[in-house]
Amino acid sequence: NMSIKEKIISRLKEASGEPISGQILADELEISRTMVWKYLKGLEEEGYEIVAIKKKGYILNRLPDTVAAERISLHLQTEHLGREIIYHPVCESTQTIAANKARDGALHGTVVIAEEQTAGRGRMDRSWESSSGEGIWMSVILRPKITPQFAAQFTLVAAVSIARAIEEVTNCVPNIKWPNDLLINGKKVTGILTELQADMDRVQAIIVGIGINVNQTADSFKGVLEPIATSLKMESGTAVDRSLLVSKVLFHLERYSDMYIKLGFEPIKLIWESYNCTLNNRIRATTLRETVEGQAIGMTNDGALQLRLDNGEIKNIYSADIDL
Ligand code: BT5
Repeated sequence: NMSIKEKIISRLKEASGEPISGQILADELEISRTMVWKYLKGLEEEGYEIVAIKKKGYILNRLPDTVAAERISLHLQTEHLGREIIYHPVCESTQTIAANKARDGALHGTVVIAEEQTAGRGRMDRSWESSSGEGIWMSVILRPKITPQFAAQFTLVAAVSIARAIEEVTNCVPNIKWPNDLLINGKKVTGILTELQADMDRVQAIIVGIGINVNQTADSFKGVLEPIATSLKMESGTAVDRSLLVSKVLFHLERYSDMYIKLGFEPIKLIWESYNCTLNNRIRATTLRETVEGQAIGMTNDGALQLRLDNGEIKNIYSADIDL
């Protein structure tokens, strides 16, 4: 069930350069010609380039570079995820908005997305740089019927989903750094922030916050981020259609979440391992309590990292910052 606006866009897009008359649009959408004209004006204000050809009709010349709902819907192949999209040109943090929406009962699959965040956040209140129009800053509300002990793995499910989507849309194959980073050539291109709303025995909502650097140039990362951050454009050499990438991320996130719920963590773990750059390395892990060093030898079925310390002891780590 597309909105009228989405129908107009998709109709003009399908015509691929052939003009479509206002009358045809009006008839097909069962609205007046004046309404058609108003919708077209509205689209122009949003950055769609629409050309009127005398006596023939309208041509859609260019789509705006936005992650507005109707741009994402054009590509969407999911059943639930992204069927409700809350779009903000600017907001403080999509994560905070999504958490509030979830408490208010937002549906499974609801997406909050913004062109720009003024107070984007990482784990433990670190800040997340979210410049305008250059990245994907979104939070997805999931309501799986599981107990809280199975929630943490969703960070890894999301990592695998994003890696797949990036691989499909660009020519880059990202690496996953446990638990929540995607790297390309050793630099961070994606961060994931998974937050939980739960009772003791039941998950109410999992809010998966996803930040992907897409079309930034090196200038965007001056300062502290310069040595550690990169974007898909910087790595692949070409600009990426953010709305297409969003729809692919949602597609894979739906697929892999369902897989995890139905089949457990093992199949996800196998895919995760194929992208990972943490295992089989010597690493330093900083947890809330301590810093430990050792060999990363595996991942458990609940998503913990297994570290073999120098004294031979094996330690499971559930959350940490990792230095490779
Ligand atoms: C993360 O935290 O990597 C999770 C980032 C999640 C961001 C999304 S965007 C949509 C949603 N709304 C939000 O407000 N947040 C989520 P962490 O592992 O703690 O890493 C944070 C660190 O990454 C910072 O301390 C910086 O060093 C670095 N960093 C900040 N911005 C970055 C960027 N744009 N690209 C790469 N690295 C960045």
